Amino acid sequence: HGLTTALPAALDRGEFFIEYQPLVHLGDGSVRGAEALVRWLHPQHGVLGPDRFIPLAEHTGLIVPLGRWVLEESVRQACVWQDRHEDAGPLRINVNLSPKQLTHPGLVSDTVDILERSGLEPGALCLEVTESALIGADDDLLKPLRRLSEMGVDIALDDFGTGYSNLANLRRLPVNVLKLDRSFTQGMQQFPADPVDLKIVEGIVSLAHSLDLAVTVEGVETGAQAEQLRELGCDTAQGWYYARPGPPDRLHELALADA
Ligand code: G
Ligand code: G
Ligand code: MN
Ligand code: NA
Repeated sequence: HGLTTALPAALDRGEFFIEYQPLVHLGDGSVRGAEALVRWLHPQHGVLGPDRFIPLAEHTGLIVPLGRWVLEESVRQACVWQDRHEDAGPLRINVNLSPKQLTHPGLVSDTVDILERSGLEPGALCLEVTESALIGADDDLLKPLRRLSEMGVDIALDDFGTGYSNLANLRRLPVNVLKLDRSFTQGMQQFPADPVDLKIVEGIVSLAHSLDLAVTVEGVETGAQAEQLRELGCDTAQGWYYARPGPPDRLHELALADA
């Protein structure tokens, strides 16, 4: 595969870049941070989304140095926001971790290193792990996440609701945020919203809060959805209604605009 063999050189040449999509507090509409989403500016094919190359990088193992670069770069960016944005409270940064990064022995030390060198407080970082990556996870897999969590790093369960995890299983996972998959939000697109979808979201929010987990919803595309999700008790939202993923300065502007 051409893209696969081009990946290592692409990393060396600096062809990857990161877009940021705001995370918005549903209670007051303020921007609280952003999720980092990596892209590849390929010299022939133009901008490629993560769906095109993350699975290849995962397969070859290049995801480890690529993921380390994403973490380092987005933590650096978060520090820039913090410096330029003192009045509005600290902006947080969410970074995705792939399954191979989770099993890489350097995960904790690399993360500690990046945080220490940047000066970002651990509480401003949230690592997103998909539900499917943690299904059937044994203690060896959970240990590094637990260590990061004890340091104050937030751990989010991404794409929640698409896997088949036992809800009771949530208790033993070192996560403190649930990211409710876009498919739930999509069920609320029509008006009136699908009552079954509403019940499911209501149930998940109540379970999550009883386990001290915050709930972030993905894929919010309309103001009506945002309002409904706020009423259902969701804490944070992300989606095109607020902003598409964009360059770092755009996040800064959005955060300042509502400060
Ligand atoms: O918004 P978008 O098309 O960029 O994201 C598609 C998927 O790619 C999302 O599910 C997201 O979790 C994943 N993704 C984006 N950036 C990264 C990254 O840096 N690392 C990993 N492992 N996944 C990412
Ligand atoms: O981490 P993850 O799977 O969740 O990545 C987010 C993906 O969802 C990205 O591909 C991003 O472009 C996409 N996305 C973000 N907001 C919206 C939205 O409001 N609607 C839709 N349809 N997709 C979105
Ligand atoms: Mn994510
Ligand atoms: Na997701």
